[in-house]
Amino acid sequence: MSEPKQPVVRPYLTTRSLMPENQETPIQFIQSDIVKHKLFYRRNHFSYPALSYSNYWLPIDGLVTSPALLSMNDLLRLPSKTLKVVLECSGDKRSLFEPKVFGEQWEKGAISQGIWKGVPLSALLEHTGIKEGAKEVVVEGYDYGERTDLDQVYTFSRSLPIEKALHPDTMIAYEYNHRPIPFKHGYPLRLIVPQWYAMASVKWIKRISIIGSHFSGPFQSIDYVYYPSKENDNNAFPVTTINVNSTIQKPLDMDILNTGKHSIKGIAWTGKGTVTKVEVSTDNGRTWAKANMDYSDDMSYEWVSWSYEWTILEKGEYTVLSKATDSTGQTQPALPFWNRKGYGYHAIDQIKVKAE
Ligand SMILES: Nc1nc2c(c(=O)[nH]1)N[C@H]1C(S)=C(S)[C@@H](COP(=O)(O)O)O[C@H]1N2
Ligand SMILES: [Mo]
Repeated sequence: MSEPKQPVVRPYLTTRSLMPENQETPIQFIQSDIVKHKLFYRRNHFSYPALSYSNYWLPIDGLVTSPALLSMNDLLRLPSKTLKVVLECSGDKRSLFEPKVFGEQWEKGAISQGIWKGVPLSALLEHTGIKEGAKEVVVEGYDYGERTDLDQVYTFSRSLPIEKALHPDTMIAYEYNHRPIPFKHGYPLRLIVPQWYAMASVKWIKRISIIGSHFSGPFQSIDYVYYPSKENDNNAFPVTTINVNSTIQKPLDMDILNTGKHSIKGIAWTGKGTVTKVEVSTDNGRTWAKANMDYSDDMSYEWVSWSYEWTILEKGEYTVLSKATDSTGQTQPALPFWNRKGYGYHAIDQIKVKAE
């Protein structure tokens, strides 16, 4: 007699809000280093744009020698680049700040990665030429809506300093995991800015403009700014590079385990250099041991999976920590850098388990 067929059980996104759509990747249940688009977190400021793809043109204007209006075919004909990139929302882990901060209460799943293919932005700008005095490259999205704080309608637009825009790996992507980019993630064209928090990776590109001044759109001058003080805007500075970070995927927080052998597993990533070390503590930070890391051929912009074999000898409660260090010497701090809008959380990761 054959066994009754088991239904397939799959993880889902975790919903934070529906209008606009904000959903988390079930990061604890991601085993691959490539996240399928259905499980890729979704972070939107507005409702989805209404685009007509049949007639898509990309204008590049401003301080360029020859403004361009490119078709999808023009782009597809240019030399391409394929990169595995981690995208992390700067609000990832915001819910862990204490005191708590307002905003989407992301837990640990505002992060995903996969394979992006596109044309380096530098190749496009070489084609148009850059005029003297160029300072920043503004990328505007098709989505728009009213900002309640400003009583005005804005598109989602951000700029990059010219050096970052010309970095060979900053690209105008048209494929995710070898398919056209899924609509919710920016079809047909999306900016991909490796090493920066993902607000920089503008979806549904409408226009690229080179400017000779500092762009001051609200998604850059009001949001995505670290405000260290609760009371005022003193010492504010922009959110850019991803901080070194790690997340424990297994066991789950507040799991009940047996004594004996267990694998502690997780991921670690950084926006500067590469992750060189992950340490695990099973005694709330009194002692640390090195985790094993799975390196692949090119670790430049991806997370590294790590594991640590743990033998629980005694029943009781345990606080398990993970701490990553990167090649620039940055390491996860014991306490987060609190800031009013809750960006860039990267304190040592922590779960609790009980053995009985
Ligand atoms: N056009 C546009 N681009 C955008 C956003 C947006 O709301 N509109 N959100 C940004 C933010 S804050 C993040 S974290 C990522 C989320 O990308 P995803 O929805 O593909 O995960 O896109 C960025 N690019
Ligand atoms: Mo974000």
